[in-house]
Amino acid sequence: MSEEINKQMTATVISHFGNEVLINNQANENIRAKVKASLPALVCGDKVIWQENKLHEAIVIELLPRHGLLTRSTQYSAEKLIAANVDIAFIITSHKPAFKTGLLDRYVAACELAEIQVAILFNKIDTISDEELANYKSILKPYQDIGYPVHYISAKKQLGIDSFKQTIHNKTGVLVGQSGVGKSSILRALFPEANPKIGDISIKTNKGKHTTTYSELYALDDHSFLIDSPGIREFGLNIDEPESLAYGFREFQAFLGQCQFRDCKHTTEPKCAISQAVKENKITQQRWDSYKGILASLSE
Ligand SMILES: Nc1nc2c(ncn2[C@@H]2O[C@H](COP(=O)(O)OP(=O)(O)OP(=O)(O)O)[C@@H](O)[C@H]2O)c(=O)[nH]1
Ligand SMILES: [Mg+2]
Ligand SMILES: [Zn+2]
Repeated sequence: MSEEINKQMTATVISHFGNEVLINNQANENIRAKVKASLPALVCGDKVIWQENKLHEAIVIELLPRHGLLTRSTQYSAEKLIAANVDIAFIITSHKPAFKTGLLDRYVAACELAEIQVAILFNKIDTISDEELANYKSILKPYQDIGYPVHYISAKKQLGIDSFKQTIHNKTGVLVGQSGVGKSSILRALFPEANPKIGDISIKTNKGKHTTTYSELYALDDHSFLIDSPGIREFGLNIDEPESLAYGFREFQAFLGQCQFRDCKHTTEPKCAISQAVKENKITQQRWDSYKGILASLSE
């Protein structure tokens, strides 16, 4: 047996299919690898250790500790992995498919709970009037007020792309959002050599056609990565304890612990510091409604 065969090397998971993964090794080559059966499910962005077996097949033998694990729950599984080791999530929204505040709040909460930085991108500004743009700016202003950067961009016309490009430097970013909002188009605008598939919007339904079907990681340089993810219709939050949901709403933090009841759910309880903050316009009614909507959906 040659020395090479026992050598253990690190790599990053680019994508996964069934029980095989595509990994990017230290020489920046993409190789298909099998995964040791005892390992948990791997996901795009995972850092792993692999080695060659006697048949010169690549085998992933260890999963290195993760940070920034973005997950969601679906009707089939409580924890569906989206991407690992994510530093920043770009939440993409647009006019078509229609902007959905509730979905945005779910993504934002999932990122907060996973300690992932958030940037909101409103894409396709080339397709709307100045008046419509001003309206979206007023809808998104509350997010800026609580510290989330919002960028108004057009992937197609290359507008505003430079405004957030540098934020991926030395980081791993993920593009998330509904099908058809332009995630893959933004990736291509940032990085023309990456050639992700770009789909159409259905004329009938104004919805995307689920063109990207699995998450894939693209190396922008040796230390900067961007993950394109498939669009989803509904984003179920993966939360064990409903009490932790309030921590997904960053502007609630200053008021938590000040309610009359220690187990206050911040919905209809008297002397609730959150509902008081809403009355005093320190928290928006819309964000509180989102919180209550998500909380109700957790017990369904
Ligand atoms: N006018 C305009 N169209 C855009 C822009 N960005 C994307 N599109 C169009 O929107 C459609 C969907 O784009 P994709 O990049 O495939 O969207 P996606 O979010 O990756 O969709 P899924 O992979 O299905 O989740 C395509 O027809 C794009 O050409 C933009 O800035 N302006
Ligand atoms: Mg796509
Ligand atoms: Zn309360």
